[in-house]
Amino acid sequence: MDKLLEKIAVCVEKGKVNAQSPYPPEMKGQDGVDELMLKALAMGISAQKVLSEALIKGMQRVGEKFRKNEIYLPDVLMAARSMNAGMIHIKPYILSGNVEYQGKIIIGTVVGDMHDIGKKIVGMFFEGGGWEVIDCGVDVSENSFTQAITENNPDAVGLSALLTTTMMNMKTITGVLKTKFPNLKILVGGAPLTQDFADRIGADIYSPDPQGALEKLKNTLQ
Ligand code: B12
Repeated sequence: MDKLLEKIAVCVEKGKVNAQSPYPPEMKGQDGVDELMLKALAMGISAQKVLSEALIKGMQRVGEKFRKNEIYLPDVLMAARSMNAGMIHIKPYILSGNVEYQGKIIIGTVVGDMHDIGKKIVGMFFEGGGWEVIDCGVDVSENSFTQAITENNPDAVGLSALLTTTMMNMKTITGVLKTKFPNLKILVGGAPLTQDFADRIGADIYSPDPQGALEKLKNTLQ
């Protein structure tokens, strides 16, 4: 059983979606996450175990390598695709209440900013870490964040900004959200940000990369 879970973790890490997938070339013709997940669940391994000991484990390794610049964006996107292929089999168990999410996070790129790619990757890592992710998209105002938070009652909200101009909008949004939802953890990220800036605007967590944010948030909520 442990061998099968490790095989799934490796498939996530390498971005091996299914047997038909030609990527990565060295795994051509081998089963991917799709087939191995079906096998694991048919063997009676619990969905919770497969999620935490195979899918999340694989994605954690991806996060660590990405942080150390040992792999690059296309590798992360392939890993996320294979993770998604696995999540399709886990979703019914989550919906039936047999698997619990680690928490719920709302993410969005702040008002005035259309950059989507980094924020989507943050979402993928959180999903890979077992979190329910609600993506509000780009150009999100404090009112839209407020509405989404009121409707979904998340544990955390992640703000992204890629422009030196729009990162200033994070200050307003963080201020409003902290007043309205004092217990909500606010994460901020994006290329122009620094820890100093995050401290100055009163955000709870800053990380230059999604994996670091995931770890910091986990520690904060423990
Ligand atoms: C792609 C891109 C675009 C695309 C965006 C497409 C899309 N769907 O996202 C388009 C063409 C639309 C675009 C438009 C513009 N862009 Co642009 N764009 C880029 C570019 C080339 C890449 C950004 C990117 O996707 N990087 C890859 C991702 C993976 O990295 P990332 O976003 O930094 O995210 C990572 C981390 O920062 C972190 N992270 C991100 N968000 C969060 C959130 C949280 C909570 C956490 C924890 C972590 C985190 O995790 C991610 C994964 O590691 C950058 C240059 C660059 N190399 O960064 C310029 C860049 C950001 N753009 C720039 C500019 C100026 C513009 C425009 C104003 C250009 C113009 N004159 O029209 C417009 C602005 C439009 C708007 N209102 O937003 C400048 C910004 C300069 C500045 N300092 O403000 C840059 C730096 C280019 C440059 N060198 O001049 N852009």
